[in-house]
Amino acid sequence: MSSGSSGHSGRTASAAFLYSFSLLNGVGRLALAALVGVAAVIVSTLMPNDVFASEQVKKDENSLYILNWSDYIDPSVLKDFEKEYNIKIHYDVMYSNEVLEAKLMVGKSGYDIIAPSAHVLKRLAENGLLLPLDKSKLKNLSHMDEDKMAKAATVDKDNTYGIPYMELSTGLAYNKTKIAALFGKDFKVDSWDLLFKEEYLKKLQSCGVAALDSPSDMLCTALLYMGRDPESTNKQDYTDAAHMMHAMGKYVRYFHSAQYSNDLASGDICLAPAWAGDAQLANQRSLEAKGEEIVYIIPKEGALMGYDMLAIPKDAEHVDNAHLFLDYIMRPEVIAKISNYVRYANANKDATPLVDPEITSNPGIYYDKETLKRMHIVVPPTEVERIMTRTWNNVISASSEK
Ligand code: SPD
Repeated sequence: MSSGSSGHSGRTASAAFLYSFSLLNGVGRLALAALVGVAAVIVSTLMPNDVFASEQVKKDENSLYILNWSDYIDPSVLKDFEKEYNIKIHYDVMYSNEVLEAKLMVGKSGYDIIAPSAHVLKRLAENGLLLPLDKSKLKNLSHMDEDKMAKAATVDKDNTYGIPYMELSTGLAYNKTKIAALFGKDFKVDSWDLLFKEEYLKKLQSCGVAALDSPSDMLCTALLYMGRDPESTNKQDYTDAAHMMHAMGKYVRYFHSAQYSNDLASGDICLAPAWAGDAQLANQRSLEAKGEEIVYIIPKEGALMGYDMLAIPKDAEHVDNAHLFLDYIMRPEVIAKISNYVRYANANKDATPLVDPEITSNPGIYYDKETLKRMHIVVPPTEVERIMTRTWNNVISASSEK
């Protein structure tokens, strides 16, 4: 298995783009996205596919190019797949849906498997960028949980383009020891107040607060906190949410969607909005390293939930291999192994008995009925997504200037 980059120039550029993008501020992001668009046109004009010698094509036949979120697979699963099918996996990681979408829009991403969140899969499919799955090659679909498939089908009619990979929520993670030291041992953390109220943020600044670099997660959570509709189509709601984000940005150390998990584990930060599994991983690592608990909660005001999907881009070059991989991932023992490693819930009903009970009994991961009442699946229409992206780029620019 190769990771992070690949022998194909387009894909190497992709990996570099994915990494650099996460380090840029709002203006830089727009400029880079535009540049990549122009570069893609030039490269595809100068280097038509047939410049690759047929020998080279043959050599690449037994390959599979995957783009997935960071910390989102058990590496042994990739190795086992390679061994069983004699297919070489080239694996890149990404940190945001926005970057994935930009890559797919430009075209020739070079990937055979991608992992968009459900609402992004919907847009990619609407824009003709995904391949309908060949279900005759996916015998293990029978193991999937019907309810979760039905939820995914609300954005992907008849589950045409994707299979749900992991189910996740966007809650609040904090270091129990450090929060007790700051606010007293009887202080109850059950609200987003800690992340959005200045009086708390001022205190928390000393032990460190981070936030996700994800417009929909952050802005829709802010709407929930403000008691507004997290699926609002009213521009003013996003202006108000952005106002709150700007205030929060003054106290936040950074906006990044992966770094926070390591930093919670090492004690470099003490609070962050977090995706369920990443918070659990931070907890596991923090307990091992320092004996300090990282607690993950679904605040009383509610939280977002959703699915990350696996899908095949329309222009994928290894379509058969991609189907083999999807079917492999739906084997209950394989997806259970991944859940046990990444600590996210999966959508495979026959895998549940194989998942560590410590994970299945955690209501922040496998939601109980009570918790589910406070969870919201958000599917922003394209117009709203545009407003959110613009708003978010301003928040990031302002915060990087502080
Ligand atoms: N470490 C895995 C993180 C997966 C995050 N998925 C993004 C969800 C966006 N709402």
